[in-house]
Amino acid sequence: MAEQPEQQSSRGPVPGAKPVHVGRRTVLGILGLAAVGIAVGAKVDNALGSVSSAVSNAIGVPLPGDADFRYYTITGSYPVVPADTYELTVDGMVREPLRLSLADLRSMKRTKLVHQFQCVTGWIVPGVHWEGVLLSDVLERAGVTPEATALRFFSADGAYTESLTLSQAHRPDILVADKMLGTNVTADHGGPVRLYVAPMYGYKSIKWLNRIEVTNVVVPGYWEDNGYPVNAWIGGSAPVSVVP
Ligand SMILES: Nc1nc2c(c(=O)[nH]1)N[C@H]1C(S)=C(S)[C@@H](COP(=O)(O)O)O[C@H]1N2
Ligand SMILES: [Mo]
Repeated sequence: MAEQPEQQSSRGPVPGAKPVHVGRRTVLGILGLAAVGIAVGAKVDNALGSVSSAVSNAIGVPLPGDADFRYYTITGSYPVVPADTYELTVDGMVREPLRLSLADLRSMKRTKLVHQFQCVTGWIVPGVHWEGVLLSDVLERAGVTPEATALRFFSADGAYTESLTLSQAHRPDILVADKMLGTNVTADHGGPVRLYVAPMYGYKSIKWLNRIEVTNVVVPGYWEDNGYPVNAWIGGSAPVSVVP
């Protein structure tokens, strides 16, 4: 069922290297380290504001309940998408275009996975709990037409896009996720709904997902336009656990 892995490029910029915001606890953690005299070269912009991503990545301050995630956004802001008006549009080469609310997604067959989250920059969060609807179940509901070969994903941030081939999209380890880390996907993590593509680098897991276009062309996404492979295959990682 696996797509053919490709060699990972080491060229290109760093996905997620744009300014990031980290949680208050991280900032306090960093300040705490600084206070006990650990030289980290931290550039703390202001006490409750942002810290440069390089610094937060380098320190790797663990966040209780949030593991070692970094919060990424290419736009410099974190859209707050209200859960009660959320809609996921599924359109393009489908028999029945869909507009799914969060309640709709929660009434569909639910799938739970436990698997790592890995950014191509090197940070890995092991054993993350994910829950949502299989991408393939969403596609089945919309009824993909025979000419379709690919998907394009859009974000409520208005800037980030991603893609998958249709054959990748049928894998049993790709979720339209509304829960992660045991709770609703937070706004910082791309809630109320984000994609989770277990076997690929984190840049495939688009945040603030609001539209899936079924199409017949793979359009490279933001980081792929900036030098990273469209096939973001990680390879060699432990198998995905499906929670009954
Ligand atoms: N809309 C959007 N989705 C995105 C990104 C982004 O900047 N904007 N960054 C990607 C990258 S490079 C990674 S590693 C993960 C990070 O997810 P997190 O912010 O929940 O840790 O989101 C991915 N999805
Ligand atoms: Mo990333």
